Amino acid sequence: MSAVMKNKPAARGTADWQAADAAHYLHPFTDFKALAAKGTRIVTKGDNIYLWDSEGHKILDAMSGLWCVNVGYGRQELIDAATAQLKQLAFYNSFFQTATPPAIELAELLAQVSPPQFQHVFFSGSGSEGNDTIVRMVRRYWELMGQPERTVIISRHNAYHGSTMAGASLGGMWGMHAQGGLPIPGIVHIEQPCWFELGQAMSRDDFGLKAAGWLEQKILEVGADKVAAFIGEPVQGAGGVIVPPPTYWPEVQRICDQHGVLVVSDEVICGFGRTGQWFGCETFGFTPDLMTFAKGVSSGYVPLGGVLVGERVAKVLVEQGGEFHHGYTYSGHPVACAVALANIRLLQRERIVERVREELGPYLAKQFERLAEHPLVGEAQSCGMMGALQLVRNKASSEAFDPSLEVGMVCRGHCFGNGLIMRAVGDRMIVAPPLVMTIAQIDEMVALIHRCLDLTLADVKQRGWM
Ligand code: PXG
Repeated sequence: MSAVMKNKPAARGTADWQAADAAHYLHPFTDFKALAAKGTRIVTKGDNIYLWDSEGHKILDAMSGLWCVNVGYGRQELIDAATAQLKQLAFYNSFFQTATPPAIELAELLAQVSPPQFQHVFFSGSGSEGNDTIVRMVRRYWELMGQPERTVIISRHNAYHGSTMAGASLGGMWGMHAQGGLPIPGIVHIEQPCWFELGQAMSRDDFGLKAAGWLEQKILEVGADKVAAFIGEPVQGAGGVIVPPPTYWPEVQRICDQHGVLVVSDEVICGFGRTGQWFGCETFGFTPDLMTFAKGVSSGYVPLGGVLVGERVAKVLVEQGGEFHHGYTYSGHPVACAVALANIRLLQRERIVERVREELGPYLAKQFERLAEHPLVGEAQSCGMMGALQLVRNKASSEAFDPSLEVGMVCRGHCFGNGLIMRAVGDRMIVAPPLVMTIAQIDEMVALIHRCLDLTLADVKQRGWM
């Protein structure tokens, strides 16, 4: 291909983009053949909570990009921070006894905004890498503690912790485990605290205690002296916005404390205000030893992740000395850290976390209670600025649709067609909109959701599925 063709001017249109995409671009979590046949949707512009595609359609982005653009698109403060840092020093590493001012300042600020046990941070480029760091770090900790046989990490079915070998192993997604020889050794799973699927015979509070009890059973089965850590998302995001009963996390904490097991909170989605506190563990009342973060730390403007390390672990890692043989080229990338600093300062200045807690979260919850009355909806759950609607065939009995009908995908199709991005996890429809929405924008989103539920209902009836 000639240089001229490679640098084609701006005249490219949708069909052209789609052809080049199909020819060269392998998308994540995608059936390549099916997408090439269908054609990719090309997203070209973002402003506030809206996106535009290459056909000029305006779309309300109720998923914040991918659970990350929490302050909305086009914020000048973040653009300026990136530009200034790119000019000043686009990159330097933190490996050879060096550091850059933005990385140091971000570490300092993260210690301020996180719960008091966190005074140290290890940076990565993503949430998956952060969870790889978690596996390496908790095993290193127990080695230094003189208990090297404590290696097993307990996680949960239907958890999502990323797509690297360790991240996907920690996760509990069967489709991922079925490819590539996962999970890696030393990672075991218990059932998720999903009341709708597993607990409807009992009260939510009783079910929360029962689900935490599965952790204790697993610890005893493996042997407490072999268990290094338990990891969980405060609210399971990619699994379908599964909000655990309030009894769950405090009981998990009690069990881990009793057996000396480290508690890891994967805050990649819940962190930085999504649940109405800075971190999800604060909303659910537990005190983790380690927290993974990514996404909302930089509002997705640039890739950044990492691990906040609580004093129990940090003290041992720091005081015992010896090299931790682990790190990434982009650990503490100065541009990413500069953007994250601007993002966190923006969250502070505009009191966005408080607004989610006091105003937006409660308002969204009220609107979701209304949506729960829809004939297609078996359960509505929300927490801060995330919510889920479980679609059912029979509202009275909570009977599910045959999964092979893919009713969630039918609903998602109506959402796309009506200018709304809402995700389908099986037949669970989920939103995680930007934290900067106005009340009027929540109303706009909920009206769109309502319309798409109506269209799905009509569609499902017409197909004879209900
Ligand atoms: N932990 C959690 C809780 C996540 O939600 C990761 C780790 C991994 O982060 P990175 O930055 O490596 O992707 C995530 C990511 C979905 C979806 O379909 C969710 C995520 C990623 C991709 C798709 O909801 N979450």
